[in-house]
Amino acid sequence: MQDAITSVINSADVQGKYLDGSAMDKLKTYFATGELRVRAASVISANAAAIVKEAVAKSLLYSDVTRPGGNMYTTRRYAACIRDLDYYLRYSTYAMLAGDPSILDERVLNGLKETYNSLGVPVGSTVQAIQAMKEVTAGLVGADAGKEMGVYFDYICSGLS
Ligand SMILES: CCC1=C(C)/C(=C/C2=NC(=C\c3[nH]c(/C=C4\NC(=O)[C@H](C)[C@H]4CC)c(C)c3CCC(=O)O)/C(CCC(=O)O)=C2C)NC1=O
Repeated sequence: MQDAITSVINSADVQGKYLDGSAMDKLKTYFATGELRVRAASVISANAAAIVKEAVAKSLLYSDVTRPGGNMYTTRRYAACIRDLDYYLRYSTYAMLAGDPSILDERVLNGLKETYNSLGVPVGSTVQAIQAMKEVTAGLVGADAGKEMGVYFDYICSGLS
C-alpha cells in the first residue's frame, strides 16, 4: 500500500533526486487537507451502517436484483451485498486518508471482477449502489471531502467495469 507521501518520495528516489517543485506542491496539498480527511473519516465511520442502508434504499430496493431470481434475492445474498458495500465504503475511506488508491487495487479489486462474473453479481447495479453511496457520503461530509471520497468510489467503479 502507498500513500500520497510515499508515492511522491518513491518517484523522486527512482530518479535519485530531491523533491522538485511539483512534488512539493503535491505534499503541500496533502498536508493542507489532512484535517479535512481525518474529520471526514470519523464522520463516515460513525455513520457507516446508515450510509450503506440509505444507498441501498436509493439504488437497489424494489429493483430487479431484489426480486425472486435477482442476485440479491434471499437473505444470504442480500447480506453478502450489504457486506460488499460496507467493504467499498471502508476501503474508500482508507484510500481517502492515504490520498492514494493503491490499497483498492491490492485489497479490493484484485480478482473481484472475475468473482462477480462467476457468481452472476451484476456489475451495473453494483456501480449504481456505489454511486448512491458517493452521494449519501457527500451529503454527510460536505462538498470538499465528498469530492475526495468520490475519487475512490469512482476508482472502484472503473475497476469493476
Ligand atoms: C474486502 C475485499 C472483498 C470483496 C470486495 C469481496 C467481495 C465478494 N462478494 C461476493 C459475493 C456476493 N456479492 C454480492 C453482491 C451484490 N449482488 C447484487 O445483486 C448487488 C448489486 C450486489 C451488492 C451491491 C452477492 C449477492 C454475493 C453472493 C453471490 C452468491 O453467492 O450467489 C464474494 C464471493 C464469496 C462470498 O460470498 O463471500 C466475494 C469475494 N470479498 C472480499 O473479501
